[in-house]
Amino acid sequence: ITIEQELRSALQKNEIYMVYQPQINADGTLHGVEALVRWKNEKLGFVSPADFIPVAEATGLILELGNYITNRLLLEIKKIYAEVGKTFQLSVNVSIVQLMENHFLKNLLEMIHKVQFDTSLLTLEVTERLPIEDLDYVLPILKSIRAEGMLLSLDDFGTGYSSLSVLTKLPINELKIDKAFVDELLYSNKDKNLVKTIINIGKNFSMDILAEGTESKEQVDKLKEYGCDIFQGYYYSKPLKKEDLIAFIRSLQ
Ligand code: G
Ligand code: G
Ligand code: MN
Ligand code: NA
Repeated sequence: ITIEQELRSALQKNEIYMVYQPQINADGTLHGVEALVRWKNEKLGFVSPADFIPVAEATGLILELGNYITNRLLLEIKKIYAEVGKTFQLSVNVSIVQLMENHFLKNLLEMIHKVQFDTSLLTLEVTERLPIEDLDYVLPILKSIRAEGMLLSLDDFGTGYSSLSVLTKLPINELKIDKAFVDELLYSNKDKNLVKTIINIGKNFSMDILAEGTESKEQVDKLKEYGCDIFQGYYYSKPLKKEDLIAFIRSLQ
């Protein structure tokens, strides 16, 4: 059995579900959540998205999977808003393969309108590892996404090869500092200075800076000192199922 074979039937078999990792503002309030896909297969067990997303991209299954995820997400998050009595930002990972599909934005807007989701509550995370040769094609799509009121976040920042000139071109609202830099922050002067520089560059472009994979109070305190705005990591919470997320949000209030 291969991931590809099983993935084809995973949607029908209801094996795919979402978990949500809280994103916390510097003042301790909830900024939003990142939605992360999970897959539990009867034969393969839990398969990490790091393993099946690349297969889904290579086979084109990512388009069907992406639609399935978005549909499900928008409905589930609306229920959570109602249960906790407030709204918050929803961040969704979007693969470059999805972004470059002709009807991506049209399909997304249809789903959004069907459930009357507020576009300004939706942040699309695109990875910094987007191929430079695709930029000319992707840029107008990113601009249309912004024009519809959605926000854009640049994921895995610092690990790709985008230059500063790319940053000036992309209509990005938020930079996500990759976990690799957060890990080294307290030990390596080089990484400490790099993180400070990333934060300052982002600020110059009026972007929010989110630090990923923050696991300790020491990391959060240092990052706050450098001006980081939002924190996501095990220090605050692991990715949570719907009911656990509701309990987490209630505990913050
Ligand atoms: O949740 P976890 O750390 O295991 O995720 C691993 C990788 O899978 C991350 O890089 C993340 O961006 C990607 N990923 C998780 N959920 C989704 C999703 O819903 N869509 C896409 N395209 N990628 C996802
Ligand atoms: O690449 P992307 O940023 O989309 O993936 C986020 C992934 O990072 C999620 O799969 C999540 O499980 C993982 N993650 C988030 N916070 C932490 C953390 O504090 N420590 C570790 N080890 N992983 C984390
Ligand atoms: Mn992400
Ligand atoms: Na990331």
